[in-house]
Amino acid sequence: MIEKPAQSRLMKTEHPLTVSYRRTDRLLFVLLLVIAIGVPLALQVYGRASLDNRIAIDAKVFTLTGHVDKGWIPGEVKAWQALTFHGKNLDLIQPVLRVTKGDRVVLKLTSSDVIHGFSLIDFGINITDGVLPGKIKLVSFIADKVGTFTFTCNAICGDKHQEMKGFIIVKA
Ligand SMILES: [Cu+2]
Repeated sequence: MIEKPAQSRLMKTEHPLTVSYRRTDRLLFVLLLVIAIGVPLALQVYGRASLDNRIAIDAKVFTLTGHVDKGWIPGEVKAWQALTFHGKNLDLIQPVLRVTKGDRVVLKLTSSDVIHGFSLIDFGINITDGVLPGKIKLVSFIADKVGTFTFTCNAICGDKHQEMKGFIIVKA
């Protein structure tokens, strides 16, 4: 094949095929990036939505986040948020959840650091496969008896493991 001068100049710097490969590579890279970020994000959004769909409308919902120093923090605390705790107030929190007899109680449990566990023996709850960072574990029960009940962490997680507990007060 006879080359035209313009083409041969191009070949000196970069073969036209290489140029188009580079462009394809870039597109592929962007596509992979979108998939790598988008799919887990979509799954998480979908997971949260389907999780919420499983919670009865009339349920009393509490969210608790396990933390090695602070215990059960009310609300959801992400790992990056928990990082800001270091060097600050690390007083242990022992939350008190108040419900009324007959309530359906739903606990959304997560962790901001290590694997925690959860047990609320009085209502037959004993999670054995862990409360994990980035995941929400749903616990549901009917508060069918009056009293003060203690829940604890059942996975040895740190120095304050023994004190990592909270209370559910069921009033009549
Ligand atoms: Cu724990």
